[in-house]
Formats: sequence, C-alpha cells, structure tokens
Amino acid sequence: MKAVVADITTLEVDAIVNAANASLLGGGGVDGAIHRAAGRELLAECRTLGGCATGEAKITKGYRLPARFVIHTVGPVWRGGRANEPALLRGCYLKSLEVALENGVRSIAFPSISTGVYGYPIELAAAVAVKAVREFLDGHPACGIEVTFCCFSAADHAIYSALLRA
Ligand code: AR6
Repeated sequence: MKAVVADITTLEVDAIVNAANASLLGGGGVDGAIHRAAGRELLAECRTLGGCATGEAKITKGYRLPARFVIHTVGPVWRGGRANEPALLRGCYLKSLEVALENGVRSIAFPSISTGVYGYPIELAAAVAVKAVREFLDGHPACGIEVTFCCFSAADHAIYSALLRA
C-alpha cells in the first residue's frame, strides 16, 4: 500500500476506482474527471449496468484511460456518522477489491471515496479505507494486488501517510 498525490486519471495501473453515484451516469469531482478522460464510450457502457447500490462495486473497461478497467463504487453520503456510513464505506473498498481480484487486476488506485461532495470527514474516511484494504490484503496473501491511495491534496496525503506508517 502506498499514498500518492495525483490526478487519478493519469495513473498507469490496471484499475482505477471511481467514486460514483447510484446512477453510474457521471457527475462532478473524480467521477466527472474519469468520464472526461475515458471518453463517451465509458458512459455508454455504464448505461448498461443498471446503477449501483451504496457500498457495492461494478467494473467497466477504461477506454481512453491508461488504466485497463474502471471499478465504479458508490460511497455513503455523510449524515453525521450514525447512518451506517463506516460499514458502507468499508464495503466500497472490500467490494472493489473483490471485483479487482475476479478480473485479474494486479494494481489498483483508489480516490478518497465520499470525502468530496458526499462530505465524509477525511480523517475518519481515510482510517476506514486503510483498515479495510489492510484487512483484505491480509486475508488474501497470495493476491499480489498493489494498492495506491490517490490523494488530491497534500493535506489528504499527509493523513493517509500517517495511517500507512501506523
Ligand atoms: N483524481 C483524484 N482524486 C480526485 C480527483 C481526481 N481527478 N478529483 C477529485 N478528487 P468526490 P464523493 C478527490 O466529490 O465525495 C460526484 O458528483 C476529491 O478531492 O469526487 O464520493 C459523483 O457523481 C475527494 O478527495 O466524490 C457523486 O454524485 C475525492 O476525490 C458524488 O460526486 C472524492 O470526492 C460522490 O461524492
């Protein structure tokens, strides 16, 4: 596991994860950036998927992205922490990794799901993210998946880096 500061659409990994919404038909933030970089064919494939529930994940091709796949997951909207947000966010990471494993992905990059438009506090969300990924990798020691946390600011990167050192 490592943390970098980057635009996730530029990363040369097998799969990037999209912090999407339940429609899977695009939006702002990282979702908008991924659809712009991948091109219209990504939206066309997403239209065939019938949406995605919060905490679940679905895979498409990456089209014009350097990444071969996009794994679309839907994070929870932050409602103060008592609406099952941590379990739903954990599900995003675990389901994305399961889909990655099923598709032979060896390297995957995650954005900081739910911490933009959806308002999940970054310190809390990053802790859920690192713990979920760590537990998945511990539970699948032979999977060989290299996980990158793709941060969009130096401040976010500092939070992830501290958790990865712990
Ligand atoms: N590369 C990496 N990270 C990015 C990029 C990028 N190009 N752009 C933004 N981020 P958000 P959410 C970071 O709002 O909170 C969309 O409209 C951003 O700084 O993209 O899960 C969807 O359609 C933040 O740290 O996703 C949904 O409706 C993180 O990505 C809704 O927003 C997530 O911010 C999902 O909200």
